[in-house]
Amino acid sequence: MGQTSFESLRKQLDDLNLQLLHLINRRAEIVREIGEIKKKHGMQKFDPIRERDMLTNLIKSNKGPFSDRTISHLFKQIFQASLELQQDEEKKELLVSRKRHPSDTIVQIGDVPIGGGEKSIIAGPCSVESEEQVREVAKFLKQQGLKLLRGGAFKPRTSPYDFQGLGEEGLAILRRVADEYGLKVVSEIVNPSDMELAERYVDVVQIGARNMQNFELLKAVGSISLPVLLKRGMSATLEEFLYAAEYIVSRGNNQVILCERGIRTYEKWTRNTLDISAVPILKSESHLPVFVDISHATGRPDILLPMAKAAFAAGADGIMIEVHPDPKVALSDAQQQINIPQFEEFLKQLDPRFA
Ligand code: PRE
Ligand code: MN
Repeated sequence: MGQTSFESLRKQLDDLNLQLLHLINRRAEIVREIGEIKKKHGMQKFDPIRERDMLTNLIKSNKGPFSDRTISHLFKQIFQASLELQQDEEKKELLVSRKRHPSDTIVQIGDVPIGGGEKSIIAGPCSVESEEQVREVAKFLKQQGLKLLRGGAFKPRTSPYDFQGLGEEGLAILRRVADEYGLKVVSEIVNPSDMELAERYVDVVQIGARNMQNFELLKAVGSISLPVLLKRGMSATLEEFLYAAEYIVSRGNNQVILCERGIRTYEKWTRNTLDISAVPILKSESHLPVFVDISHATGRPDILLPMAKAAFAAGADGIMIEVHPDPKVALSDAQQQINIPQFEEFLKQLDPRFA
């Protein structure tokens, strides 16, 4: 191989690169003009039929050496980039993203603010079992100055034979007891047709991990004005998690709290693996408050304290923890709940405010 011919071939490529560059940018200018016309007439930017016709014509004229598949792939990339050029800069970013909304969203639960520097704790039993059970926990929350009471009335359980919750009766218990102690109710809703029930009884609608991609449910909570606690699905990526939140916010409800609750891994010594890295990533990618459910993330009481500290150190706006007057006889998640004296000790160790 003569050095000169190698150099001259490379020189030819340099020239062709510049010509291609010039051509794709000329194409882009025309695409922009078409985009303006489409905008003026309210037309869809994406036109798959036009794209298919262009590809068919290109392949008809293709004499190689590039294969039809390669040509198709290259031009599809050009069409995609062209489409992005036509879309408004603003609309490319999700509503839940910090790029779209740089300041922290404060979720207001009545007079209780979540996020924006406030550190909060949601506590209560896994399931509502009786009024006495809920009252014992509520009384303690009130004593400690805590405001947010959780309890499950609709329980999406892995086995259909497990306790499914008290349903509306459970919600009514939560409401009565919360009102008695001036607390706010956080409870899961599983059915899009139960929004009226939610509005009657709860202050925050929880969307459980198993329903993170129940899109009809997400649309339904997006259309009401109650705050939503959205839990990350056990196998959901952070991108999928934020898209789920986008379903809610895009329907008009921006009062969304993101809740990391552990993801499924091969590890067996914890119920799930607490993805602590999710917290700072969600805080920087999104303006929504971020909570960590330390009970479901770990499934074991002995490491709740370090996990709570880790959550706050990572920037979480709050934690959620399961507390039951007598965990041994709990109808769900018995092994992971702590009793009231244990919760008292946990609070003292976590924050001198509670000592
Ligand atoms: C263009 C861009 C996006 C559409 O999906 C189809 C085609 C292209 O790049 O060729 C241009 C365009 O908007 C159009 O022809 O309608
Ligand atoms: Mn539980």
